[in-house]
Amino acid sequence: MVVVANRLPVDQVTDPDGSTRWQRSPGGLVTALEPFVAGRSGAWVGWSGSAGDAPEPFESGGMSLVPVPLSEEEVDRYYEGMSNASLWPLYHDVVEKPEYHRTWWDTYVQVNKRFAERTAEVAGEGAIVWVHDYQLQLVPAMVRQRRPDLTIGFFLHIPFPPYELFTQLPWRSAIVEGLLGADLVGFQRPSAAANFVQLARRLHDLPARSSTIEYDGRTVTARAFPISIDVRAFEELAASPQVVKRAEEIRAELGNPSRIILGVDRLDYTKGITVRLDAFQELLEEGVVQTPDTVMVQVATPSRERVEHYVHMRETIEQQVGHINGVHGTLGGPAVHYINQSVPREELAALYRAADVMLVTPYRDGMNLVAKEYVAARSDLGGALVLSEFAGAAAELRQAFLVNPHDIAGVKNQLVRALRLDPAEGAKRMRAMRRHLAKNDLEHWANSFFEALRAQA
Ligand code: ADQ
Repeated sequence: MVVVANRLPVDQVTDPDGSTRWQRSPGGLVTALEPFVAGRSGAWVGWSGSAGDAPEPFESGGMSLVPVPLSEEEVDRYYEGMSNASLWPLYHDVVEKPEYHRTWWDTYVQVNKRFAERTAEVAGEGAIVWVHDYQLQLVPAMVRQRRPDLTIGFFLHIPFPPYELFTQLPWRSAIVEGLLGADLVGFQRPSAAANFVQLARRLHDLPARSSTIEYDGRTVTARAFPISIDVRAFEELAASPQVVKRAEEIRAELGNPSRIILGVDRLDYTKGITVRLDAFQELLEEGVVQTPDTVMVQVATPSRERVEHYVHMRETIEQQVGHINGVHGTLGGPAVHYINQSVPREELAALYRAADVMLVTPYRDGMNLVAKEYVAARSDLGGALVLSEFAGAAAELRQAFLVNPHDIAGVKNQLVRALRLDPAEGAKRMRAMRRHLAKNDLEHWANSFFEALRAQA
């Protein structure tokens, strides 16, 4: 078994004495995939996260980690350019205008080839290869060309756009051909899988049924596998005495408001952070809600800070927070508590426990794990989730207060409903969402993808 992802599942950390060591990355994906890889003495091919030469392959957590080097220029063009300034906005409904540069594309091809070469070198005879995400869409075909004996799966963590948007990409055919190198292409939503099948049919004139495409004498399957979180682990963390106590402290630190509204995101323009601020600001201006009775907390992890769109977005958000606080805050009592930092899991869980209303308003999101974390954290059946229809999670968390993030009046209405929610009604909604999550956790996701892939072998 070989997992191929942009990043290795470890980060290099420097100890106080100046020595460096590898530490397992926090993300849930690593936790979910590790048993598959380690249990099969498998390998994980990925970039170490810093530009320059790559270390030799090494063992960690029962896996063989195979670093792929990237130069400064490759990080610029393949990662920040093609991946995050072309593909990311294109795949998220062109929320920002994608930029297309031939130099970025050339580097994307070059880096994908390097990942494919390393994979072809380390995979054992007849191994299963699982490639992840939009940075590596050419890898399936490149691996197949080198190693036709392998079974290849690909999972896209972000949305896959409809034909009308996708076809603006100058290298659209190459991407589709790259993905068709896989035996199984997994998406978050059935509509994304359908978009891909339609593209293969219309752009490449390939025979296709609802979820299969005939290509090059093979059958490629395209299906949805909605990702999830380690529900039990998150639930346990959130219900632990330390976290419950910390949630109480947070409420006290915020001045014991009667209502806390929370947003937690990577600072990304797809997440619709300004939508929430707009809605809250208008409700304050209209006197529908008042500070310090109701406060908002927005935790936004810094992200992709060298990409132009992100620099601009951060300025806009910070200006808006400043404006709201200037008009509606008091000395020592801001209306919006804005934290531009990554916070530890325990603190995140405590914030979820403390929040009366969780606002998740992306313009487009493959899944959105924050929404699932909030539900998992609320074993007390408290709280209310306001969730964008355009997050993959909305298809599963049907009892949330669903909103169209482009409709500010609608967002305000749903926010007010959530703020005034009758606790019994809230508990009913939360219980239904928790029941769904309990059955559909991260292990279920990884197992179903892996089983479907093995069935193709
Ligand atoms: P992301 O776009 O990163 O993921 P999301 O699914 O919400 O979005 O995951 C973010 C993760 O980061 C969550 O686990 C959250 O707890 C954590 N996080 C966010 N802000 C944080 C903060 N300030 N401090 C600490 N942790 C923070 C992409 C896709 C998604 C898809 C996932 C998984 O864009 O649609 O759900 O991959 O496939």
